[in-house]
Amino acid sequence: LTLVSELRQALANDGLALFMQPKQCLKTNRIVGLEALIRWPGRAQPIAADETINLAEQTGLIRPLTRWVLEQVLEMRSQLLDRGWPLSISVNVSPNNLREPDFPIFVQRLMDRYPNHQGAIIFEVTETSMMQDPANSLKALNSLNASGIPVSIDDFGSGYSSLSYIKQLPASEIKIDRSLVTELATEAEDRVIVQTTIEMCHSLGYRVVAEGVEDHGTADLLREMGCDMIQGYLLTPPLPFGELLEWLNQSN
Ligand code: G
Ligand code: G
Ligand code: NA
Ligand code: MN
Repeated sequence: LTLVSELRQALANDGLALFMQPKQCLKTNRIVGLEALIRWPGRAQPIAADETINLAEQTGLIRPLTRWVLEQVLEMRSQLLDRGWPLSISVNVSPNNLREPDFPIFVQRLMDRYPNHQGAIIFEVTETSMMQDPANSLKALNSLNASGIPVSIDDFGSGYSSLSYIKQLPASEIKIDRSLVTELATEAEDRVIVQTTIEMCHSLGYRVVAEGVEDHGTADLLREMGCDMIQGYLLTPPLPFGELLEWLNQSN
């Protein structure tokens, strides 16, 4: 069996899983959102998520995969609401999805079926991936945003980016890449870059999330710098949905 046919079967037979990683507000210490991250647990040889996604992108499977992710996320959020957890859920969207002419309509119809989730399903896009097809990505994101999908710029500061392009995107949140956060406590240059990024993003009206926060010292620095939210192993690695529910109940 080739890897791609294995992936196609996993997609068709519930062989993939969505893990969730929480995002915490640094002012209130409350959990305010989750990021959905794909996993392929059934494989004897584990495969990293970015490899799974690359394979899906190269073979056209990213279209059904992202649609499966979105359906799962809406079902999971319904369960979260039932349990009293009105958290946002962020979904990573591939530039290939933004090239599907019917993607905005698919999303709008799906959101219409789940009216309780308006504004709470966030699409994460990376600056680098947007640059492959800037005009078309902008058009698709504007259309999605108009039908109630907030946009978050992922991996900010890690790749090729153009601030003059990013300012045109209908984004409300910026996620500072883990590479700028990991050594914040020891690298003075990283502190300058992160502090300046937070100030610039706030002046432009974005909320700021720091990714890859692994210790209290880094969280304290980010709080002093005015960062809005953190995500990372300090809180927890991404968890299967059942474990996430237990984790949430113990966290508050
Ligand atoms: O959890 P981590 O190793 O797992 O994720 C690796 C990469 O895979 C990240 O860059 C993340 O954005 C990407 N990724 C994880 N899940 C998804 C998904 O559902 N869709 C897309 N397009 N990318 C994902
Ligand atoms: O979508 P994005 O490229 O930002 O994917 C996030 C990636 O970072 C995933 O692979 C996720 O599992 C991973 N991750 C989440 N928190 C941490 C952390 O605190 N440290 C490290 N090293 N990786 C993390
Ligand atoms: Na992401
Ligand atoms: Mn990221």
